[in-house]
Amino acid sequence: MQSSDIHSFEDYQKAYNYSIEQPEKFWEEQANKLKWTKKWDKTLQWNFDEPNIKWFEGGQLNITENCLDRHLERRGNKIALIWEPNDPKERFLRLTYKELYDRVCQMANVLKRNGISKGDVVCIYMPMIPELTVSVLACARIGAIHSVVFAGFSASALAGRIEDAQAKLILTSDGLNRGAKQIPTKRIVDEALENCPSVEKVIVVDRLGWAVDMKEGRDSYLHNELPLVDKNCPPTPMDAEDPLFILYTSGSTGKPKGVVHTTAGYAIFVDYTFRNVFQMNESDSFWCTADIGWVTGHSYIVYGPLLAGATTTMFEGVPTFPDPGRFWQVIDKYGITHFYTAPTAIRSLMAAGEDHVLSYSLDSLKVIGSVGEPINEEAWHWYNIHVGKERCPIVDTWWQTETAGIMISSLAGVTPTKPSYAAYPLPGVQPVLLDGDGKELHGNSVEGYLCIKYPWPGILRTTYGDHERCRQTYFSNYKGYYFTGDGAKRDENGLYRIIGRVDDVINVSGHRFGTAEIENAININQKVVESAVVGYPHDIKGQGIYAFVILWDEGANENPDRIRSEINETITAEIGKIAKPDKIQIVRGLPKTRSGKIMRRILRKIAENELGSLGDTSTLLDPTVVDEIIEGRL
Ligand code: 7RM
Repeated sequence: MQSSDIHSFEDYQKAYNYSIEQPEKFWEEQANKLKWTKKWDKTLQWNFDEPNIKWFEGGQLNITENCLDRHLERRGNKIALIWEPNDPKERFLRLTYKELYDRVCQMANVLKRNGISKGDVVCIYMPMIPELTVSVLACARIGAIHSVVFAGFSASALAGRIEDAQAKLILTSDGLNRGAKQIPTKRIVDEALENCPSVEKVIVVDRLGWAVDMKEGRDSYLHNELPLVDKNCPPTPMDAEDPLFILYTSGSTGKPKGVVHTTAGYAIFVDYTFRNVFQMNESDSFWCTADIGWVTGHSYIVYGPLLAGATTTMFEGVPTFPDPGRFWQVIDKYGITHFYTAPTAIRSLMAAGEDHVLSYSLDSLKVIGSVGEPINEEAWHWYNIHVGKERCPIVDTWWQTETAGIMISSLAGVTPTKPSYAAYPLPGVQPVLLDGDGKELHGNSVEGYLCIKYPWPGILRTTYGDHERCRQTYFSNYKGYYFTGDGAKRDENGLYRIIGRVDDVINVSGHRFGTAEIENAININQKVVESAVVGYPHDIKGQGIYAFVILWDEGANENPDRIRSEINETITAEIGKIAKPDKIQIVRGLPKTRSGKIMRRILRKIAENELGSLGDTSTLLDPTVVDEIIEGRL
């Protein structure tokens, strides 16, 4: 294992101060831990106005050479990847670094054989099977840009992402397992591809042994491709700023954006944050329960652990199948030492009762982590007592798709923690809190908009195909700062607590949705005049989705449950099941200002059941709608 640089709070303070005084030197030292085919000429060039951010220009490296080749001599026989299937009775898989290396090289050659070369976009729509990790790395090996789409997204959402990135090839599977359910992945791809002329080839992994439709000339099975290719595939040297991947994420407006991360900066940042936050030793085993379809899986299932030479774990299933003890059973099965999951999972397992967790020893655990949303104190304590047995430090890691890796978190066992606080920024990360006028709030015990004032190597470079959108979304609200979209508080000791989104983004079980994105889907229904969607606190999911919907007359006379199920169907088709509202209230009108703007603040209060603090409603076009909505509250 490539180890941590920081072993005490004092080390942290030194590293932090150094990273502020000499940011370029600080990151050069980290960059030097990787293997470069060519050294860089210029460490950093940047402005946040365009934005234009370039790290390590002139340098060349391949991230897979750093994840795989570099470890072969010392760790060729070490387990790189553990794969736990959905069904605990099915055989698991363990791949050594050498075996993973071989598979990645072969897969890379399959891509080449199918016309893929450096700079092409490959879309990966796969369940959590070993081929997913292999596919991601195979793209990176030859400089193809991967765009992983979470396999819970619908055909329409998939098509939008394929089109936006002009993907040439899709990697998928016949179907997938999720708990007791099976989902026809290939059929969803076929439906998506009806409107995606850029796609020339589809390669299918046989996961379930289903006889799926295969389109002549376009589709082939991976098991038929592999015997046709060579075992060797040298890594393609990549320029530091060559794109590594695109990952779509929702924002407050319009359709999801393709966040672009580049090669060297991403590698350096993910490597540094993984090693220092988790503090692993050579014989430890890491398990991040995220799906590789989200950034957490990219950075802390695939790239971070493999860059460090650690053992990483992939889990195909869900936390509650076959029962809510599954996570704990898997931890005992493999002797997992470092476990990284989401508050929503902790809360749902907490709700299932202590018995499930108390049936397992969890003796192997050393560090437990949380990511994706604010962790409430109750869940933090439950995690600490029942999972960590009050002997494992908890790392509450705040970061985003756009930041590539962990920005604010304690370093396990090294820096202070505090329930529901992400704690201190990592060295190299310069957070600030701004007031409503964009002025920096200095000192402690303050609360404001969370921004970052200096680039770090993992910062997003652009949004694919639309640089202006990147500027507008992240760099225009507060001039000279990267704006996170989150509100945060700094306590009397300088520890950060992330409060949550301050924009129109809802975080459901750690998954981001724009309110506009859901409204657009609802409005597709012909019976809908208009809708407004807000988030509200939800015991398990963190936030739930509450939709207020106005219907045309014909719809208003129909059975509301029927309309609700129609709306749910449209959302499932447009985005995916995960975006279905928890509550759909049919209303006669929405609270609007005289200029026609929906007053979301009022709807949010109603959804939160905070009826005492609605504020002044007299300026509304029609104040009586508010009373009606309150009366019909769900
Ligand atoms: C890694 C990831 C990003 C948004 C972010 C926050 C929220 C994430 C935490 C958190 C409080 C945390 N990427 N968020 N981690 N809030 N504490 N530890 O989740 O792009 O999908 O979401 O998630 O609002 O802006 S993401």
